[in-house]
Amino acid sequence: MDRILSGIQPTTDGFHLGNWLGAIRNWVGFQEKAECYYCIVDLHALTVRPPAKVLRRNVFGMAVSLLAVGIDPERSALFVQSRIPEHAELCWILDCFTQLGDLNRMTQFKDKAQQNEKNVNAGLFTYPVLQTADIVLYKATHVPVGEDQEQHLELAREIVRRFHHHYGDLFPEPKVIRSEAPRVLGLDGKTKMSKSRDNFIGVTEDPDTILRKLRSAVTDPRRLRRKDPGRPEVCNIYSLHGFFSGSEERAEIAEGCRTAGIGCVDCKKRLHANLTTVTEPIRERAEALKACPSRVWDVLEEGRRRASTTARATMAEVRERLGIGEGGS
Ligand code: AQP
Repeated sequence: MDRILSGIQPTTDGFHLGNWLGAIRNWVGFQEKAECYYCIVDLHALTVRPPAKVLRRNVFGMAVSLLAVGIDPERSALFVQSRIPEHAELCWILDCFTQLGDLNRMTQFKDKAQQNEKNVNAGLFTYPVLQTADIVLYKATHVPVGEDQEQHLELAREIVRRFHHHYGDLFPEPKVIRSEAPRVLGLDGKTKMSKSRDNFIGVTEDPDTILRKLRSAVTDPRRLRRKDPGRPEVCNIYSLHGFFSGSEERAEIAEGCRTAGIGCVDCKKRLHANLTTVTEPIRERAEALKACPSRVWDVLEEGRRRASTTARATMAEVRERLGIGEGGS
């Protein structure tokens, strides 16, 4: 049976359409056919140094959102990364199998360093090593991620190969599972939808907030007036229709956009109607879960217990290979 590991940073108290379409929708589907470990990666989120209260709130909110979209704690281990100390221990070990030159090539590091010039810390630089530790600790065979993480997965495979070269085979080389939406654009229509860029629509946001955000979203920049013909193929709102509207409606909208029969405001209103038809039941489930916080913390504790059993077994093997920790005389 395949083993899946994937994670999400609790950098906000829920995830956005990009996270959902790019990764989490696949997480839900894999529960049917694989052994799944889903991790709220709060150690990764420390790279932006959030206040303690905010981080705890976000961990809780992320768990709520994951349960609300269909992560089933009966089938998957849903847990918080920092509750399993082996992640940090294995990260240090894998640091010793990672070349600086490889880390220097990582485009996400370059982007994030540029985004936040005042806080270019070592954690941000070695982020892909911790990510590799997250994956191999559970001997995951497959990792469903968006396009932005594919380079990190290539590096993870390289780190695994280097470990194997020196100490013998131990881990599967993790394979990427690409989604049908590998790179969802943000409301600016240009950059990746991202929590830290604040260009997102949250999956559990209320309909009024979503409408307000859609109103400000960039469409075809050449379509300045209502009667200007538009180009659906360059419009991010039209691409979002691809996930939430039926094929007949999409064809009608594309035609209406090209002939200026449908304006951007109407196009956004129709997206809003179709999008909130999907997100409202999720938001309602999230609200119900928020009303029973102890249930959510219990799920995370049970996930920790299950994940810990696997993590401890892997670390015992790793220590044995390296000649560290308890063991032989
Ligand atoms: N815009 C996106 N399109 C498709 N997939 C995406 N993912 C993120 N943004 C998009 C995928 O979502 C999963 C969880 O992401 P993450 O929270 O671990 O970190 P990230 O990739 O850095 O996501 P953000 O929103 O950009 O977070 P911040 O701004 O906090 O760093 C991953 O599988 C990712 O590929």
